[in-house]
Amino acid sequence: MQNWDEQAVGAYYTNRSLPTTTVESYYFLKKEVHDILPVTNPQFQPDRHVNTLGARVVQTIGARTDWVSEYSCQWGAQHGDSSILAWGGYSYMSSILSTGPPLPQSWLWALSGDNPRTRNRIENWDPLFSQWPEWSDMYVYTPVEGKSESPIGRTSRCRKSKAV
Ligand SMILES: [Ca+2]
Repeated sequence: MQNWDEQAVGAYYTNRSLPTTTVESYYFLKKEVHDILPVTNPQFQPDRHVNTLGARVVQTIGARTDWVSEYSCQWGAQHGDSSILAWGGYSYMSSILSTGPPLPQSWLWALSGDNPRTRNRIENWDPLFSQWPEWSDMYVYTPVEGKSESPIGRTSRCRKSKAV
């Protein structure tokens, strides 16, 4: 779905040494270059590089209940003298029933969005290696308003929460 060439390198570390806590941490450097769209296309993305640093924690809080939380931050630069500074994260609790799949009880999910007042800073979250696989790759086309100035797949002030 991307219109540009991508290169990435990263490291992922999982620590399971604690009895009830698993910590996963990661860092990725990704380059997105040579967009095939014309520069005049509103979806055109100049060459950029993005650093992503994050961690995911799974804490067992009961015999069948886990609390899961992940937070990441991004920074980098985009050709044209723009900096990139974004964040994303989620948190939820889940319980495993004696039979059947895990049942989510509540969750909060948020991604940073661009602030139009900071013209030389891009605050949209970059999904790096996927384009909304949780719902569908086609989902990214639904919020396009025709006046979007950022590439498809970028987010803007996403917040979702749910309690069951
Ligand atoms: Ca901005």
